[in-house]
Amino acid sequence: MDEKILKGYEYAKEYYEKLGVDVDAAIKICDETPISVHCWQGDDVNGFEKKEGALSGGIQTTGNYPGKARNSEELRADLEFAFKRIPGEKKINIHASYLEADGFVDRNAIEPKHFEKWADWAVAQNVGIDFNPTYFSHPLSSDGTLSAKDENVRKFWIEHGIRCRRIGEYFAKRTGKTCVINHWTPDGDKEFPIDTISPRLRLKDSYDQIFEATKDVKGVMDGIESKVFGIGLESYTVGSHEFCMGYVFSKHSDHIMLTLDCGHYHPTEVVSAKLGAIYAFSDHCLLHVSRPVRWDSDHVVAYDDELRAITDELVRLNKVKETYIATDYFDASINRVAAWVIGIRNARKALLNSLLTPVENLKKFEREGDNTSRMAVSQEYKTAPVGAIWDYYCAKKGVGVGLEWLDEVKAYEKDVMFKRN
Ligand code: RNT
Ligand code: ZN
Repeated sequence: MDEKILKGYEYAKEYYEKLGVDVDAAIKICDETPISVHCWQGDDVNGFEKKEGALSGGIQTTGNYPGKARNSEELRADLEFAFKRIPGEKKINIHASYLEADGFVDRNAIEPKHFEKWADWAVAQNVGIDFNPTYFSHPLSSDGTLSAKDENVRKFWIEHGIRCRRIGEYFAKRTGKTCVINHWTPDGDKEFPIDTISPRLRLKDSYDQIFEATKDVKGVMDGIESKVFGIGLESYTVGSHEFCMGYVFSKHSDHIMLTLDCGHYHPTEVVSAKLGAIYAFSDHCLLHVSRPVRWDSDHVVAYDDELRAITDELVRLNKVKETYIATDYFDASINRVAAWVIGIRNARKALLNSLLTPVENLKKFEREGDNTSRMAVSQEYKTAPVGAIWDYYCAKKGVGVGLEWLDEVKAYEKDVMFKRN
């Protein structure tokens, strides 16, 4: 390893040890904590169904940077390229719309065999797979899905949810790792509806039916994701925060948990402030790490205050292991492989920074009422040399130190991505 990196590490290690932090233990936890990498950054949430259709459900990718993956081979190649530049345990997170079938297979007919190539690939990469029913970008999703008034439409989507849980079990079996399924429906209304409860009772019933029909499924955890609003559905969201939290907490289930997406709350609300309350009532939760800019814009995850506040809170609550961390953003304005590398390295770096917090000492000050020391240490700590530990960790993992990966991405985009059209 480069001498300067080692020197930096040694200085930083001493610094942290003085504060009472075990640096190597922190690196180990950071490295072993899985981050589930969303595949949909690579192709602007298009998927591989053999049917034309626009992205719908109130979410949007903006930008038209050239070189996006056009098929599953390209998407997996891009993911592999990104994975080599991201340190630590990873999972791959795919949507039902990323199936691979010879012809068109509708959402209510998908089967494990349509995901065999993903499973083979994950096994070869030694990563787990997480999964998502796709309740959007479909002709039958324009007027509600699991909450639809039309019973035939609702049945169609219930069947989709059921099949997704079975596919999740298949992934768990193939990879030997828990498959985390995230359920998110875009259902809502452009205007304020008069009847705000009936759609919610139908959504509740649909989830109940999905879980009841698949109660034999093993190896799967289920997140229920709420949202504040989507484009075109500004006034009312069926699966609101209160609805989803109420649903999850009323189930007292060992596999149903709340999903918190950073972009799914009012602009002044933050996920970091919710975790302590959520964990007062649950054993697990799923995070969709994203970055909202004025709305649920799904910008690339930045190394910002809120990201660090989230990872700080996980460490302080001692819930790093219990929390399923997944990324969820789609930026089409920059190189899509770089978007993965930047956002997921940031998430991992924030986790490392939080794990390097002298949390036991801070808690001790607090218990003893020494708020002066709590303030002094937490302020001093803000400029602690986390970068030196991060560089050392990246060097050890062989994923490129600093911006070394950037030239490689530039070469890959020139030689591979820009040759796509
Ligand atoms: C949408 C939700 C949802 C999606 C993905 C594609 O607002 O965040 O999680 O982004 O499932
Ligand atoms: Zn999300």
